[in-house]
Amino acid sequence: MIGTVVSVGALLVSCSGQVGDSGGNDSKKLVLIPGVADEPFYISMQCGAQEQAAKLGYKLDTQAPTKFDAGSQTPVLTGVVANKPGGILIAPTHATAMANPIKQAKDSGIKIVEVDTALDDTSVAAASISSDNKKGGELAAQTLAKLVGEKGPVLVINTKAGTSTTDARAQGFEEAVKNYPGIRSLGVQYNNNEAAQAASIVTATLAAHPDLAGIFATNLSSAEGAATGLRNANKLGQVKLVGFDASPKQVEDLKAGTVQALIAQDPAGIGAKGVDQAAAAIEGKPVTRKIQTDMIAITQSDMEANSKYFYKRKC
Ligand code: T6T
Repeated sequence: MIGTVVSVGALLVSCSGQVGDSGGNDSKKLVLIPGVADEPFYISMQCGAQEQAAKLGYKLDTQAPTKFDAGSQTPVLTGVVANKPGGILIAPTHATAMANPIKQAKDSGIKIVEVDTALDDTSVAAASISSDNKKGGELAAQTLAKLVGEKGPVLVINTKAGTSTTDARAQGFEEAVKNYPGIRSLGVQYNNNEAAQAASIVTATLAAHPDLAGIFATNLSSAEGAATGLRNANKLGQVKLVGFDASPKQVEDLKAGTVQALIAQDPAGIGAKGVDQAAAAIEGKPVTRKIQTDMIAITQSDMEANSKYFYKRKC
C-alpha cells in the first residue's frame, strides 16, 4: 500500500440546513478554531479554508488555542461565539469534554462544522470532515509490518487519550497488527502532544526492550519526538518508524532516513471542504454530514513525487 492514495470519498448522508435561524449572526463570517496554534497540520488546514472562503465570498478568521486541550480551547470558543459569526469550523480537542461548549455555540444559532477531530455526539455538528483515521492506522500497521519483516515487538506512541482521530488510528493499528503472528504489540503510550515526551517514551522503551523493532507514531508531535528519541539512542534505521502527518521536520526526517514512512493527510482539503459545508448550512442548502479526505503513505523513494502532500509553515 506504500504510495497508494487511500481515497474514501464523501459518504453521502445528506440533510437540509435550516434557513433563517442565524439569530442576528454575521452570516458571511466564518471562524476556524484549530486544535492548537502554529502547527503545520492546522496551518495547512487554514490555508485551504481561507482560499475556499475567499472563493465563496466569505470572510474567514482563525482563533487558535495555545495548547491542545479542552481547557485552552473552551475560552477561545466562548470568545468567538460572543462575536456571532455565521459558522464555526472547529477541531474539538476532546471527544466529550468539548461537547457542552460546542452545543452552546450551536444553540446560539451558529452553524458548526467539525474539521479533523470530532465529538462522540454526532448530533451537534452539521458536518464533519476528516481522514478515515481507523483505515490510516491499518495502513500504518501494514507499512510497519513490511518494514520490520513481520516480526518483533512494536510500540504505539499516541498523543492524548480522547482525541477522536489519533484514538481511531491507534485502534486501527492494534487491530491490523494482530494479522501478523510474529509481531508483538507493546501497547499504546501517550505523549500529551509533546514531542519531548515522545522522545522520553522511546528512551524508556528501548531500555526495557532493546529488541524493539518498530514504532507507530500516531501524529506529528509523536513522530517528531520518536525520531529524536531514536537519534539520541543511536538506533536510527535499526528501529523502524512510521509516523502520521508530514510536517517540514517529519519530511526532513524521512529524507535523512530517521523515519521510514509518513502517512500524510490532506489538511488543506479538510479546511476547504469544511468551508463548503459551513456555507451550505448557513445558506440553507443540503449538507453532507460526513466527508472523508485522502491519505497517502510516503517513503523516501517516492517523496519527491509526493511533495504536494507535505504540510506548510505558512500559506
Ligand atoms: O494528526 C493531526 C491531526 O489529524 C490530529 O487530530 C491531531 O494531531 C495533528 O494535528 C498533528 O499534530
